[in-house]
Amino acid sequence: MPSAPTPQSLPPAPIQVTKAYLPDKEKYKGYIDTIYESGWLTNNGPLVKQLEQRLQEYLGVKHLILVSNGTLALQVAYKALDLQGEVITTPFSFVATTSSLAWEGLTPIFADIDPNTLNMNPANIEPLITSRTSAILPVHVFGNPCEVEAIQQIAQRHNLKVIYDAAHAFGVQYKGESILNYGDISTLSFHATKLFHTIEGGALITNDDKVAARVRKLINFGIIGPDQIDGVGINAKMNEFQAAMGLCVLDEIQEIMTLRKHVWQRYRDTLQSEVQFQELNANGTQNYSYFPVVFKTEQQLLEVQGKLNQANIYPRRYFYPSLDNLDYLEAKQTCNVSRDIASRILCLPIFPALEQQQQNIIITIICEYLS
Ligand code: T4K
Repeated sequence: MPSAPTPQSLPPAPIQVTKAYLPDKEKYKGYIDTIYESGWLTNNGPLVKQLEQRLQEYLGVKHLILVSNGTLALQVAYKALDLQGEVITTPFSFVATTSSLAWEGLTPIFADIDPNTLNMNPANIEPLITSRTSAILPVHVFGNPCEVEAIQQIAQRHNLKVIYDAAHAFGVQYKGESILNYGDISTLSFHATKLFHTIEGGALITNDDKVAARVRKLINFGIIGPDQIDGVGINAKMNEFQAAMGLCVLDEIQEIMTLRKHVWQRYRDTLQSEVQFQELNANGTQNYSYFPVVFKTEQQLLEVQGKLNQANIYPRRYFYPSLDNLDYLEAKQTCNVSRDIASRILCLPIFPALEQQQQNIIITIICEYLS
């Protein structure tokens, strides 16, 4: 067990829950030079096309359409599938999962989560289905694959669409293929805080050629030709500077994953008797994007958080509050499991540049407090 931290051993800069990965600067500059030479900055430029192609191959998916962020990816997905009325979703997620529905005039209906996997519990879905339900919107929380077969069966029985908010699930495999291949559409976030990023960015993934074509039209104002507009669209395009960042980060993704895996494994090895871990889907792989720990009580969490903050370390309460608490939602719902987990869960710092000595301080503070 590492020794207790001394004031001298404290890191000079704050340690946040994550730190955006910056790839090789010269390589990025090289891409920027090509943008300056061509004068082509956005609107489905060559770097966006190149990144789409490379991501489709890397992830093993049929259609991947880049957009300007992960929230717009969700909004476009709702439009592409003509969602109406109510959408059954999870209360345990980043607020964008719910706010994007509300923004699009859809009503989120919350199916409570499984307290171990932290994903939507499929057993809670069917009782919530009404004549107004058009879709199910689960999240692969922290990259942990949902029970996709059970969800698909329910959707088929009731003729519902399925959209997976896969913001955390970049590179995750399920039963030997990309988890992004499940559902009618999966969406990704490529925000700066993500494992793979394009500064801001996101993507929609689908196996359906027609849906892909519709998405491409929707993200470019509904324009289908120089003088042709086919229905309402929006501007959700990724630009060339974002794509350049993505191309650079993608070159280094294996190294990023390896460094994250070391941090992830050290937390697993040292904290297992102290806190509860997320139960991982046995058929899934890990991408090491987050390290959530669940404390016995909220009081315990707050005290550990306080001790870490005193040492200039800032884990985050992802995800708090449980989204069924949002006061702008009309339908009042209470999801007790999600509320309980949200009150006790803390995401510890995990990023490639986190040094072992810094991580030792985090582990020591937690273990000393809990023992
Ligand atoms: N669905 C799900 C399930 C999601 O988790 C998200 C986003 C979305 C949908 C929507 O996708 P986007 O529209 O965002 O593409 C962060 C991210 O902004 C957000 O993308 C992410 N989920 C969420 C889980 O985390 P905040 O409010 O916690 O970010 P912030 O600014 O506090 O940053 C956290 C830490 O990251 C900082 O303490 C330091 C580090 N950081 C941050 C930025 C912005 C950097 O090192 N560099 C940076 O540039 O939401």
